[in-house]
Amino acid sequence: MAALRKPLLTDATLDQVPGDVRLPHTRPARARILHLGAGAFHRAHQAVYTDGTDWGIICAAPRSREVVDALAAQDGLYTVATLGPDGANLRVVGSIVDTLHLAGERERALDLIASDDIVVVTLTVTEKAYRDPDGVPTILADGIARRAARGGEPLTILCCDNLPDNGKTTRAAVEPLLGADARAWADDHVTFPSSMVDRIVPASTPDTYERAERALGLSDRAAVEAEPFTQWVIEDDFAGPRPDWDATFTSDVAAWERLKLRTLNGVHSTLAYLGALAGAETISETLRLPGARAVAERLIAEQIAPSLTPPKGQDAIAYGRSVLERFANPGIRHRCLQVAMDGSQKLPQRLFATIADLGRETELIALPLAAWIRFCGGTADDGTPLPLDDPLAHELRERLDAAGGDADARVEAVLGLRAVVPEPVASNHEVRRAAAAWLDALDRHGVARTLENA
Ligand code: CS2
Repeated sequence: MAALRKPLLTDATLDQVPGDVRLPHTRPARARILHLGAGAFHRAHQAVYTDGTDWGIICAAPRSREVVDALAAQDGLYTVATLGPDGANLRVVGSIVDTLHLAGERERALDLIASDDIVVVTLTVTEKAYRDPDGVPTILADGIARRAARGGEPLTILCCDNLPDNGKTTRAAVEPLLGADARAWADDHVTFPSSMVDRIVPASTPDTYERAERALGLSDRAAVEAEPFTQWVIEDDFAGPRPDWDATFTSDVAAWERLKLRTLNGVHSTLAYLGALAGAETISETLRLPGARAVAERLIAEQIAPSLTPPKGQDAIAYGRSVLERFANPGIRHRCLQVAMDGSQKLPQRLFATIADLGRETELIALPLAAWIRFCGGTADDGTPLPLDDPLAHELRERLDAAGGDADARVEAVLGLRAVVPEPVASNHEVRRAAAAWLDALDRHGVARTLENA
């Protein structure tokens, strides 16, 4: 980023942006949405859906200041590069009108949640944040209590993280932290709709910033890049006004969540662990390993599809095929190690739920489980060390060390993590046996040969 010397993208420089870059039609006059979680995903998803409406967003970062500082210096403006088969398409997004740093401006965050100016709070804070009562759930609870105390207008809290029943999950994290009065008020005035969000948005890299600078002739330190596909299915349960988003509003989000989590995210995690072990850098590179695509297709058709009932009008196998096309997009450099992060928080909804619902004939679905276990061991097939970025890293490593080299013992050690592995999976002897056999094959022959012979 040090190499960027051009003037910054701001309201004052917006008129210098070349004509082939799409500009925001409007800049909302006021903020009505508070968004918690300033990651690339928010900037390429909810903020894009909000762009062009008169709903402004205050974008708040829980910990790191980097993104909100970059956005603040640019009047909230940034570019999204859509990377399709014909190259990149850039647009400047204008929906973020203000920023906030939660760790440093807690009082302001609480005042905003309490204020009637804010009508909707949206969240992308990652799976693990809902298990940390000292973090985001407390901020939401304290803000709701303040809103309740002044008898404010109704509030909608909309979770956009990859969790099943994510509205209920958010409510369950927040409600116990409310006092009796605030809780009674919240029962009548706060809703927690669930939503399914989808767009592949890799973490920004120096290439992202350089591409934006070349296209704009201005520097953009908040630029992001994403695939062309985007989807948002939202439970139509708003406590007050609903933003003018071009999303699907429905009463049945659960089926969409399940389809996406088990198919897209489940296969994503599978490829991430296999690819990381095989030394592939990205998901699309992993999919090109001989045998990988065939295994992914069989996983979808034989294991994931029979585990779920898709939303009306959807076919899980066709959906899975379109997901694999998206993963194959060579323009999207989604690193295996990014998707591999936080496995203990992701696999319950991406993999264990599938295994639990299948019950039997779990041979192939045991492969991703084995790949994760080998990945947690910390060594790739060629001996390169692999980082274990996971809130349960310590416990996972300790259990695996105690288990030694035996595949059965390692499977048992990891399935014994009862905080994340549900009973029907932990006690499924068929899946244990199959996972141990896959793990043994991965140990002996590595991912490349295991996939070719699968
Ligand atoms: C990915 C998701 O990083 C991950 O774990 O599986 O971020 C995925 O790219 C999105 O859910 C796609 O909508």
